[in-house]
Amino acid sequence: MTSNENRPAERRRRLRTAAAAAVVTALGATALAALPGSASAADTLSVQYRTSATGATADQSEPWFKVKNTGSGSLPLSEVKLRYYFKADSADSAYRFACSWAVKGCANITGTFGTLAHPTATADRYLEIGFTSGAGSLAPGTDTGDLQLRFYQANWQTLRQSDDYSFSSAQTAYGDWTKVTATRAGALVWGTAPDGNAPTDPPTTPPPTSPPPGGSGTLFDDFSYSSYTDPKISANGWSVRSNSGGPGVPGATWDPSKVTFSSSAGNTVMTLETSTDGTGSGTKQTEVLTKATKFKNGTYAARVKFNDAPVSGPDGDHLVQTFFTINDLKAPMADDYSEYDFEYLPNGGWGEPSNILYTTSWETYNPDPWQAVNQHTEGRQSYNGWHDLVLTIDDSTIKYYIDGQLFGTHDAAYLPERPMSVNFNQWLIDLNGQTSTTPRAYQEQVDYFLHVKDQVLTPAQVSAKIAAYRSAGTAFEDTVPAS
Ligand SMILES: [Ca+2]
Ligand SMILES: [Ca+2]
Ligand SMILES: [Ca+2]
Repeated sequence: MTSNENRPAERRRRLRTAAAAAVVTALGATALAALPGSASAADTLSVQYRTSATGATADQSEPWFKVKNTGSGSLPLSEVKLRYYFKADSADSAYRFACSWAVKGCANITGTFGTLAHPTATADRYLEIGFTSGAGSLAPGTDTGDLQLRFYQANWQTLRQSDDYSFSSAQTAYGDWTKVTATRAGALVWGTAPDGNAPTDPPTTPPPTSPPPGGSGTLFDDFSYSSYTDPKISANGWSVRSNSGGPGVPGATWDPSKVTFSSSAGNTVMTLETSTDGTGSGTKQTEVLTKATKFKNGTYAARVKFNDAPVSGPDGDHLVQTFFTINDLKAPMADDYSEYDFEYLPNGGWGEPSNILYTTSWETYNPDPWQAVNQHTEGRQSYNGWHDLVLTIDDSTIKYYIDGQLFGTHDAAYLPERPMSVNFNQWLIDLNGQTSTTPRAYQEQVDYFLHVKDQVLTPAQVSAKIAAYRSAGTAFEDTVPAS
């Protein structure tokens, strides 16, 4: 799992030489019912289901779908998400998604897994199916045609599907199926979720089932700000970057005005928008970071929305969407350097042809000649959409979780020696992914950030803590002592 990485001082280009680590995939761990448990399909879409694997147990589950536009207007498939609910074979089971064949093209179909906030006897996980913009739109009365999908245990053990909420061994031909849900632009428009688990966007957080643990200092921020000039941002310890410098393409600048805030149902989300016209000077990147470097051991969590497609203009740039902690390299190969990254490349880059998510723990590096000492775990798939990202650091290990599932565990050799800052940024590795000079813009969004000093929380404890802050009406708190 360890790799040597190629990172020039100002551009974090990497050549990964080691084998990929196995990875667990997941999505939207903490959805909770805020909407009615069922919805009428009258005006939008319907979902048909069949399965080609009807056994009570199977090597893989094979839910096949068609989505039909039952409304009167065009239905952009990128707005549609399906959820297929199932009961995991064990609490630790990890699953992988695959698309066998699809009329709309498997490259345009995404599949991620999530954990239900309110497990029932027949469902504690879900497979969420989404569509990229390449899947196009459905005209009224038309459907997607076959989506021949499957999922299986990461360890290829037999899975039991007879106890799965959305499964039916009798459904061997396509027919309307309301035990899967569909949302359009985040609103439930089809089907009935298992009790108390209706999908929302962004996912809501379940109420605490037990008192969340304390800690010797906590920073919580729900990013309830009005604009990048809101004085509360600085007062709460954040800096919206405007100074020049790496990472990113030479000549790019960091534009604070492209950090914006928007509210939905009382919850504010921060948006980082990065744009380019295919030139260095026409590239505007975005970054938000803590002014303090006071974060070391403990739990870090953020809900982040990665986006595979631009909000405008042509797609394809080598974009990096991040959540990370870092301190300064005092000298080449100084071992008191520390950095822990979630880095999503929606269009590939660093030699990768398509979307990939890295988590990387750094001991140190030498800028020139390039030499890196780090360990990473990667997931080669789409992570389009909201994700609960959790990083924990104690005195022996570093763990990364995505949507409640363990994604990577890194060794004590990569533990931090000194405190760090917390950062979100979105930048371009290079301009080779899309050579057009047509302007385009990409967005990464952040719902909240949480740090609990010196305490390792489970993802469920993180969710409980977020819910406790929200039910108390607390949008910000920082009791982490200065280091
Ligand atoms: Ca099952
Ligand atoms: Ca928020
Ligand atoms: Ca180090």
